[in-house]
Parts: sequence; structure tokens; C-alpha cells
Amino acid sequence: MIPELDIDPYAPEHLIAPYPMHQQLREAGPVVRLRPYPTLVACARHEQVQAVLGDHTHFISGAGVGLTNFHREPPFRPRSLILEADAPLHTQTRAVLSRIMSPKAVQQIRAGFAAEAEALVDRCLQKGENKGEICGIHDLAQAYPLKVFPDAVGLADGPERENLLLYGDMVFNSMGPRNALFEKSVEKVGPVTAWIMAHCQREHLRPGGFGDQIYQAADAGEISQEQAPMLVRSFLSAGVDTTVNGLGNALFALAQHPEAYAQLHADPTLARPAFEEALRWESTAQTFFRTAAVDTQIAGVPVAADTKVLCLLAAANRDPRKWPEPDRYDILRRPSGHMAFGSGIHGCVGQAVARLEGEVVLAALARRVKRIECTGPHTRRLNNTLRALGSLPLRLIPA
Ligand code: 4IA
Repeated sequence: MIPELDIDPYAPEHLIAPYPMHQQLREAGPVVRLRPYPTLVACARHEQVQAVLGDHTHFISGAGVGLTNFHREPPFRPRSLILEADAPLHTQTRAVLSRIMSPKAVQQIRAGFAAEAEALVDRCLQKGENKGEICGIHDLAQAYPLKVFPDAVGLADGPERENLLLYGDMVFNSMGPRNALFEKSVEKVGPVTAWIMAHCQREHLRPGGFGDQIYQAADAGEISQEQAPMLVRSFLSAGVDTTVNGLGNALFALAQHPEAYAQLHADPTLARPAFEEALRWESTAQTFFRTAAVDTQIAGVPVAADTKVLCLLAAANRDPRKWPEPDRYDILRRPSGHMAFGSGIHGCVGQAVARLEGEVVLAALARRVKRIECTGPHTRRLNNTLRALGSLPLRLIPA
């Protein structure tokens, strides 16, 4: 009754080129099974992904939002107090993070973030002039979030910030199977975890920054003192590798679509919708899981209690039932309802910060750069959850 497909979404060929697989999954039915993972069900259509994410009482996060079911296997690291939590804990921690990253708070960091974006694009133009090309990933997509986000959190500057990339790679790999990608990132992250946990402590966090504001919430009794470092860990887990790849994918989209870049250059106010459309077109976080809390159903298909539900956000974002010409990158589309930030009560709490980063970087490019060209083949950094580039050689032609 429920279609069963012989597809491993974590096989390298599908991580490299996921879109044909997404189409197969969407067309097979609203809910499918995957032979390599007999204990889960998967949804790839927009309607069902939205329904599952929108129903947090039947589809919980507390058993983990990766493939591992925390009811049966221990979590790989102490569980996040927001991502891997349900009410009432989630309600309490989310309130604190959502205030720290409220639209008003984001308005206050805007000018600084914009100035950094302009300075960085200037440095990239300079480097491009000297060397003929830049790496869109290393020089721009990584450099920018590694500067502005840890600054906002309140970490000291320095090359150790690269630890955040290794840590993010591990966190997002850990949401998939225990495959070679996971093992490799765990190997590399060894000494990094101690650095991350140390930098969750108040003495490493500039007074007034996002991290310190967590401790202020603990001082005010909104969360406990023991919860504070774990919520800072959420910033350090979720705040860098996500925007690095959101920006990287947006640069890739624009480099592959010169006509879209020309529209952006002609009207830099399109920076925000161009970033948003890039999130739809290449969802940074490709997949998340929920766990059925009770015997329930999706699109009338029975789903037993404790079943893991794989939600293919990236497939929902190209579902032709939802989007006309879904494979087209169209910066005039205004893709409201995309799933790249998830949706429902667990929808990305940092999305205003992420959008700010995307907007100001693309706006700085739009104003200073007439054209961007790929000067050679890009490489991919395979990850069980993230759509990530390893390198993207670009020529920036100044305006
Ligand atoms: C956390 C979904 C992703 C962006 C994410 C990763 C880690 C955490 C939250 C969100 O550690 O809380």
C-alpha cells in the first residue's frame, strides 16, 4: 500500500545530485518507504512536509531530528535544548533565543553586518585583481559568517574560529546514518568539541553579545544556569555552517545564472529576494526528521508510534505541485512558503540573522560587481544533511 523504493538518500551519488532522486520520491507517493532504511517513512512533497512539520504534537523532535531515534539509541552528543526538545522545555528555551534574535535585535546589528559585507567584497575585488580569481566559498561564503556571527555571539576573533566549521560539519553529518561521512567528520572534530564547550562559558563571551544575553536570561531566572552554556552551544552549532552554505549556494546560483545576476546588479534591492530564492532552489539543510509520538497517519497512510519520518525539505522546495517551473532560479519569484528554514514551531529561530547576512552580502556584490563568472569547476563537500560546496572559483568583474 505504501510505495517502497530502493533508494539511499545518503549515497554519494544522491548527495552530489539530489534532484532526480527527489523527483522519484515525490512521484512515488505522498509517503514512501526506503528499502535501505526499513524503519522510517519519507515525505518529499511540499504538502506532506508542511503537514508533518506543522503538527508538533504527533511528530516530535525530542527523539532527535536525525535518523537516530533517541528512544532506542543514545544521542551522539548531549541533546540540544531547543532543536531536540518538545514542550514545555522547547517553549522556554525558544522564547529566550527568539528574543535575542528578534527583528528589533537584528535591526541593531544591521549596520555593522552591512559594513562588514562591503569591506569583504572590496577585499575580494582586490584579491581578484591580484590573482585573477577568488574562491567564492573560502574567500566570501566562509569568511563572512565566520566574522560577523561569532562577533555577534561575542567570541574573540582569531583563526580558531574555523573550529566552528568543523563542528557544524559534524553536527549536520550526525543527523544522517553512521556512514563514512559521519565517521570522518567525527575523527576531525575530536579536539574541536572541547574548544566549543569551553567557548560556551560566560568568561569567553563579550558582555552584551548574544552569548552573554543567554546568561542574562539565566540570571533573570528564565532558564537555569546549567542550561545557559548548552544554549550558547546552539548558536555555535547552528549559526555558522548554515549561513556559510546558504551564501555559498546563493553565489553558485548567481554564477550559474548570469541573467539573474544582471537583474540583481541593475536593482540591488533584489538582494533579499535573490537570497530567499537561492534558499528554495538549493536548500542548505536538505532533510530533517521527526518521530511519530503516537500511532498516526500522513495523507491517510498509517504511521506507527515511534517511526522516524524523513522530511525532504529540499524536495518540497522543488515540488511542481507547489511551484511553477520549480527547477528555475528566478529572483523575482518571492518564494514564500519554502521549507529551507523548516516551518512550524521549530522553524529556524535565527532566520532574521541568516536573511540579514544573505541580503547584505548580495547587496554589496550587486553594487560593486558587474558580473560574476565561474573560472573553473566547483567541488562539493558532501554532508549527510547540508548542501555544501567545497570550492567555487569565481572571477568578479568590477562595476
Ligand atoms: C542546536 C537545524 C540546525 C540549523 C540546528 C543545528 C543545531 C542546533 C539547532 C539547529 O544545537 O541547537
